Amino acid sequence: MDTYEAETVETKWQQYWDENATNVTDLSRSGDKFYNLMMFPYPSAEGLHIGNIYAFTGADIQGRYRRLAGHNVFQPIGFDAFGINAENFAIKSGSHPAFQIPANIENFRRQLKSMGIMYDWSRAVDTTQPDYYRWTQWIFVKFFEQGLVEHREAPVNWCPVDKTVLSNEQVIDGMCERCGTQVELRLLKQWFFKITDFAERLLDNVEQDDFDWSPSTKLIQKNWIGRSEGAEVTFDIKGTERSISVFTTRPDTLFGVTFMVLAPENPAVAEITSDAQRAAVEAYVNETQQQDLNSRRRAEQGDKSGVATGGFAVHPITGEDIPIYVADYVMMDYGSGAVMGVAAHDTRDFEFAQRHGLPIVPVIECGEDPSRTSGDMAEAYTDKAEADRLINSGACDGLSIPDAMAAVTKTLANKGAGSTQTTYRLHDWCVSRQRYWGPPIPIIHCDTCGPQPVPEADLPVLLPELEDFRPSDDGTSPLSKVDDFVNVPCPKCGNPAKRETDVSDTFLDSAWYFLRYPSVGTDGAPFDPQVTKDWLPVDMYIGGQEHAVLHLLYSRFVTMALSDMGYLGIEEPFKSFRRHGMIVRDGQKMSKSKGNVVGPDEYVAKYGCDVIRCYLMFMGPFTEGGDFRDSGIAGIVRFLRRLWTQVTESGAAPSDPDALDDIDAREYNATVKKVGEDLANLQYNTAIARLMEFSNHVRGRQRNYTMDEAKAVCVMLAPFTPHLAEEMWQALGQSQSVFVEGRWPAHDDTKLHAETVVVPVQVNGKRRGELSLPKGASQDAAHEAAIADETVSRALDGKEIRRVIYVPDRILNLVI
Ligand code: ANZ
Ligand code: ZN
Repeated sequence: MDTYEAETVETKWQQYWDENATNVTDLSRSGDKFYNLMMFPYPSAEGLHIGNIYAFTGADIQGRYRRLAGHNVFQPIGFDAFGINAENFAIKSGSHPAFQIPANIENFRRQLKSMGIMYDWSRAVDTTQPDYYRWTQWIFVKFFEQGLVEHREAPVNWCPVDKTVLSNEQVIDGMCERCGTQVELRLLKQWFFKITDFAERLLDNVEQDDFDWSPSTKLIQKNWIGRSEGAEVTFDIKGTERSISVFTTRPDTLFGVTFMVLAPENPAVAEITSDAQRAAVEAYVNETQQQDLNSRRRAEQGDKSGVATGGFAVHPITGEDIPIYVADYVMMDYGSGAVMGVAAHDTRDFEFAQRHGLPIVPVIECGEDPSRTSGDMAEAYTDKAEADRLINSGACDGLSIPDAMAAVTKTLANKGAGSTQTTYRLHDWCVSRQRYWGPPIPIIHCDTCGPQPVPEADLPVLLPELEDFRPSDDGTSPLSKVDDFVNVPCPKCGNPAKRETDVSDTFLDSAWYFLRYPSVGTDGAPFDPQVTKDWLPVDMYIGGQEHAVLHLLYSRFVTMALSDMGYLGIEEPFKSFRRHGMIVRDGQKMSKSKGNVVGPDEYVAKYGCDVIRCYLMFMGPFTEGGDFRDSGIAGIVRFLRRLWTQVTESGAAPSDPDALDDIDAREYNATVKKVGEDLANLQYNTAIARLMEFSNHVRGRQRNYTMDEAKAVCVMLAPFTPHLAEEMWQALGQSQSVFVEGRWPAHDDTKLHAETVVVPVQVNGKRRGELSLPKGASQDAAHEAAIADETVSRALDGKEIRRVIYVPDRILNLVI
């Protein structure tokens, strides 16, 4: 029994699990449920890479651990198979996503199975299947009915090569994330989900103490939602009936306003612009339209270009004329797309004023440091400004900043020219794509009735099979070419109408898949009410930090909105979220271009997946990541081999538990405690290290494991190396799977601090053995134990002991 054939053993147990439905969860038992979720993959043609494997293995270890600890664990998997990646790949390789994707999924399935992950395959989802996207469309319809969907023209990032709209996150340094082409700004009619209606709740929930997510992920979400408290100030426009509102976090600086700036897209620009300035303004606006939205964002730091409109605003308190500019450092999609320029106290305004020769009027005198008069004020305010006082501010002179904020806001409110306001950075979610490979948006446009949702009974709107699925140059969707898809009667009035031809964003598919898993097979609804009530929220969600905002935020939003509609009993979908780390290879980032991407297949073939799983988890803390080095694998191979021998030998001839001492007891109990705690905290590397130490300890004592120890080692190892653990478990004479029969061992806290110490024994100054002695044992007790010890007594050779030198707990020297 000493050779261990990984390939044979792993295949054997994978078959066993399949045949015995070991990993199929009984969802009717939910009292001790643990819904263990991992971010489902996009099934690429390349197959899984080691980064996926790393994430899935770490999540699997969590699931397997919870199961052994007594939970009924549900661990599903699926495929996020719609979207532009699949489509682009098909375009490039001359195939069709409808053929390509099922093949990719098959390959992923094979690879995931070869990694021995405990998936409940009976509940896999594939977002491209009509029985899934029927409900994605249902969600669109429900949101539409609730007024959470809007169809409106919006500036969007447009990639002229991929011919699609890109989110800001998909634009890197002004270039398309996928193809590297310079992105443009376009105005298109798009479908938006009004996630901004939920900004406040989405943020408030994150701030709750019991929101158990990785701190870094929480912070990213908070910043993304971006709450800002301030005021809205309304300025009348000279010589017109209209007015323009600005959002400011510093109403106290109102008397320092010397100009106003509008975003180039602000619809008021055209109206305000004087005839003399019209040509210059139009040229400037056109120029800024060439940039993508991110570059626009960077204009905040940039050169502060801009043009005067020739129009003037009226200061709401002093009545002075204020010139109005248009400049790209002001964003249309934040606040109201207009700012009041306070050159003396806002860095951006300061730079703009300098460049365009505008007056700089300080309105705050800095108490501690009078030189602090310009741009740095905004940041400096919070911590240093206690002593700061207003100047040049009429009735507000002498007030502190907080008092001035209150006073100005009140004065404005009395005049009907302002009020306190909270603004969020979060934008509405653009869910429409002018592409093919996605769920058709379930809307029918009728000239008489306007956009109508497809009746629920008519869902799904099937994605038509389309030979030429490529996007077209003018931004119209591929589906618009399919006449019998497009032309349908209006569901309300029956007159000829036209289907929407955009498809929805892949992020909508993934914003609710965790709701579907427990209800896979439910036909009449997206999720069965009882099962959903029993199984949600997800107990542990593990995924990459790259999804910290989009996916995780959209999922929270969709859950919250569905919950408001009464479909779910929960507002937040994920009780705990942990981000996993990233792995690099030989110290370098893995990338296709470097050719250093590791695929699992060759490694599994060479070492078996248990070794790879264990190695990946041993590289470093799971939440931090690590460096994958081929040379590092050998150490794990040695450890597992030794453990196999140790456990199987122990199975044949276990040590007698009565022969163990306090130190053995301490080592065992400390191991059980540490490994359990580490697993619960995703500290997998230190858990493995502890198992290694325990193995070394037992070897050092030149004994085998006791039967209880051997079984406990099996169970503790099982999350990491499930096949090896199964095989050991069987070798120990057990008849069922360790995941069915095995129970997480208990530990005894009272044994954690061994009352014994190991004291070396010297005879005439030469080390001859060691004794386990009660801590602080007396010299007599030590002396007696030494004589009783076989090795020591052999060294004494029956001679008389002339002198005893004893340092308690440290050393015993016998002089003969
Ligand atoms: C006057 C002022 C004086 C401002 C001052 C700041 C400091 P946060 O904190 O990020 O919310 N602002 C408002 N809308 C804008 C837009 N659409 N594009 C660019 N900038 C905009 O920033 C709020 C501040 O950013 C607002 O307060 C406004 O400038 C500017 F000493 O108003 B402030
Ligand atoms: Zn109609």
